[in-house]
Amino acid sequence: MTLSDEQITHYADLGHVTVTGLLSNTDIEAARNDAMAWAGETLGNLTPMDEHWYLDAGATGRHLRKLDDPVHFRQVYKTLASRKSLVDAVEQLIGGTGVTVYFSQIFFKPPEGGGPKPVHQDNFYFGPSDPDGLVTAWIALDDATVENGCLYYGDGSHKTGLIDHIAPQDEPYNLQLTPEALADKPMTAAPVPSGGVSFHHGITLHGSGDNNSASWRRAVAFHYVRNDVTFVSPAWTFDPDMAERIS
Ligand SMILES: O=C(O)CCC(=O)C(=O)O
Repeated sequence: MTLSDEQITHYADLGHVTVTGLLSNTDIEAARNDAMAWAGETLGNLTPMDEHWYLDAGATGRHLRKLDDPVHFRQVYKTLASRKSLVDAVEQLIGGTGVTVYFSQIFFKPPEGGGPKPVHQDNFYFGPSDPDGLVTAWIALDDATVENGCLYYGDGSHKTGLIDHIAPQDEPYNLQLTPEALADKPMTAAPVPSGGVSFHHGITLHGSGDNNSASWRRAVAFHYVRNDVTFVSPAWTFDPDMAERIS
């Protein structure tokens, strides 16, 4: 078993838990290298619509904000998502009937200007049949710090249900809480060293800050679901062909 009783209780109480040293330096270095190689290939082939959706508007230079579905497209990421330490932890958190990565994302957050991710709830996007059947494993590919834009969590917010989200008119993919809804919701920083994993429940409020440092804050998020979960009320359209069964 990967997680201790204390870690499972922490997740149950706060809606997130960070586990350091879960993945090897070799795996993390391979993931970083593959992310940059894939980004290089992608940057040469963006349509104007892709540029609007995928380039980081805050960064100096032409950098991607994110890439979608690495577990489907890149063997390095399928291997990472299948690592026993990770899958054991996921099964401890959402149950052991087998799990699938339904969606995955690499977040690049480039140096000096990589923009924030507004506060949101993953289950608002996915609409799973069992709200407790989805967990996101957020893996730090670089040390994630307050300065370079680590995640922030609303402690215990997984216990209070889904909240309405809005999206800026030209960014329909960027679903987020309104400033009014956020006003009474304190958020706690969750720094994660490279190779560590921060697991969050699908309802837990989370977002990330700007990158105000001179280095990258790269991370990958694997959105795992139990294999019996279906998607009954998604706010965003996902392609089920991108899902990768892991166990
Ligand atoms: O890494 C980020 O900045 C955002 C991550 C996120 O929203 C997620 O993992 O669900």
